[in-house]
Amino acid sequence: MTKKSPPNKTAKTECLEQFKVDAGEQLTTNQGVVVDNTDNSLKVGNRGPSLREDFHFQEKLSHFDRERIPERVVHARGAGAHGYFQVYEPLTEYSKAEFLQNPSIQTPVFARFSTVAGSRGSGDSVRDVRGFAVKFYTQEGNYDLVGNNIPVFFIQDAIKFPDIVHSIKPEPDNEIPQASTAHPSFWDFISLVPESTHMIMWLLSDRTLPRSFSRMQGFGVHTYRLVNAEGKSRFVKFHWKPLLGVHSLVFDEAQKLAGKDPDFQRRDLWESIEKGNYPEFELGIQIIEEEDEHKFDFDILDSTKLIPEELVPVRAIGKMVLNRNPDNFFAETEQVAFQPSNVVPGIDFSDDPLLQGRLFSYHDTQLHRLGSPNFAHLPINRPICPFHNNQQDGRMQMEVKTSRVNYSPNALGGGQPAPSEIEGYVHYPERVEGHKIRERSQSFGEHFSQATLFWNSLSAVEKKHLVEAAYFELGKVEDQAVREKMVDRLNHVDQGLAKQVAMGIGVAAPAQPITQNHGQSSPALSQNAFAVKTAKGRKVAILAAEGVEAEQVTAIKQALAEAGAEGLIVSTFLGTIKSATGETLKVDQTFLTSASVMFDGVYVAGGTQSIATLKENGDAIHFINEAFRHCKAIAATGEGVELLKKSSITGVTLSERSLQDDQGVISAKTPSSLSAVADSFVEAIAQHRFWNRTIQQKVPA
Ligand code: HDE
Repeated sequence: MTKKSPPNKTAKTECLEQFKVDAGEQLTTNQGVVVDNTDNSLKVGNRGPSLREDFHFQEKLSHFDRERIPERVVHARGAGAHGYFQVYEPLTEYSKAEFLQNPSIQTPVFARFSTVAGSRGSGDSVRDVRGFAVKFYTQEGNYDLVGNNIPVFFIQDAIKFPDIVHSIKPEPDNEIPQASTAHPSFWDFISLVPESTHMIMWLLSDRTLPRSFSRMQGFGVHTYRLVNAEGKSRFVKFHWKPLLGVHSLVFDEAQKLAGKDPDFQRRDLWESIEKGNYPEFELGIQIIEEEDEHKFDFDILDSTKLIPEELVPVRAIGKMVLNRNPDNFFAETEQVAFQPSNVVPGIDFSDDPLLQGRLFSYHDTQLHRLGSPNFAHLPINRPICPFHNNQQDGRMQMEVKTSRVNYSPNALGGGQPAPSEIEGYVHYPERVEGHKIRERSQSFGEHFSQATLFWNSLSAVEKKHLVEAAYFELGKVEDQAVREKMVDRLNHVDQGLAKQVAMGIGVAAPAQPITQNHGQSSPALSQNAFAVKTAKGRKVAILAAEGVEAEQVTAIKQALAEAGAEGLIVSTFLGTIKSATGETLKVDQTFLTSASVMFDGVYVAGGTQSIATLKENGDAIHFINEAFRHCKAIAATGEGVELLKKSSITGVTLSERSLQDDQGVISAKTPSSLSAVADSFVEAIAQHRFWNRTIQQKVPA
């Protein structure tokens, strides 16, 4: 057996390398004894009873019996990636954190994105908040920014966390429903907790249906502190902005995806990185001077509030690039232990009671999940800088300490490990005084103004989606009183909203507003503010059968590839198809293995025989109807236009002659230039969706 080299603590990647198993090594037991047969247990004769002395069998089975650790109570389902963070300019004025000083340094990171409510095996695309957790392996220790893709939270005090989570999770008697807030106990709780109002507006919005992890914002949520070398502290809010823009699925699509491809977002993250389309996010900060702490009409320690960007602009300070997939899901993504309490000098906490509770809960959770106080020794959790202390024992200690002392102070060990002579982490010496009380500050008492601000800031289509989401969510609540209470709650936000929702859920519309809508908005709260128009990373289905015009397929594929997107041929059977001119084309997916919901757009190439076949295929027609209904870009050339005519799509003009682009449906029966069609299609893909397809609801899908 080769002995592994001692841990190299200078670089995270090297640290991980030493734990990798070489696939070419011969099979042994965990004790290193060579195994030459792992398919048959040890028996008396080949039909006889098994023998207890079969140590290989025992080790293999007992290891298997323990292969699962408790899944996270929340955020159980997630996917992670390695990468780096690089600051744009020294942030010396605000923070002494070393990783924020030098723009030439790439700090290794591991990011984990997750859903909240579902179990480890649930679908990726469900309506849910997404976790956005990043571990920075800095030279001064690990810093964890454990955030969400929504800038506010349900509750104000961490002591309510078990209650909100119990209400979101499947109901305790029958464990229904999985990964969904659309059930009575959740809305019962929400209807009784007014502070959740702002968050549920975000929950019902398109934010909870991200197209991919690389197309959603991230937020630190709480107010933190940045502290500079002179000890000056300022309050800060953290923001992550995806460079691909913020884009969402539509609800029907998200629901279907949960069955067609439950790994949709996990797969997208993995494939994007494998293809070199690295997800990139800018880190931004909002800085609030200490003396401005009380200048807002809300409390900056209240996590149900955000600081509108119009009041305090977000300054981009650096970029995170995710460029390496994990080598092993369990060792890395499952065992990564995030803790908001992991900070480095220059970053500190505020007194937000939600954050304060998290500073306890995550460490406690890791002790339970990972089962040992030595969880920081795991490769994914190890700092890249050395760490020494007297906490030596406990399960799974990975190092063999050789000193005879494990206490401080000591003389026998030369006083080592000794408290540092240069300054270590110094908690910001905030002055505090008060009585011990179980109370909430009055400054936390207003719950509706920012919910109204959010509603006012949405585009018409975002509002429509939100109302439909409320129909669905509250439509699953059979208790009339809960539905009435929720309409009453929404009437605190906006009477128009309350009336619309009331209509869909069998509740009388409120006659009067409870609070007059203040009429203010914050454009940055709409997804439109971050809707970057790029086709990069998008996937397109090319519908084709035998006899397709290869030239058209090639032109579209090439244009997509040049834009960083991908065109995949979808046909009836896997294998290859022959084009009208005799070329062999590889089929990537079939109508059975794929669906329009797995793509950002659909293209139908011409070819008399191909279109005759597809016209007889209900799945091909459904593909187009569904893509149309979900407002996706659709293109057809040559006889392909005939397939669009055979479908139920309506309200758009299909061209008989030259190039026609009507609401993202591009058709060219006799294309004068294939490249012009391809360019229009790529541009349409980059739009993400065509929300102005007002009558798409009439199309069956
Ligand atoms: Fe968490 N949260 N949380 N949370 N949270 C966990 O930690 C908790 C909160 C967030 O990818 C748990 O390892 C409390 C806000 C993310 O591994 C647990 C409170 C925000 C992740 C826990 C909150 C988050 C978690 C479950 C109320 C956004 C996944 C397993 C004060 C700022 C991290 C675990 C990953 C996970 C506790 C509220 C984000 C139980 C007590 C607010 C992204 O410790």
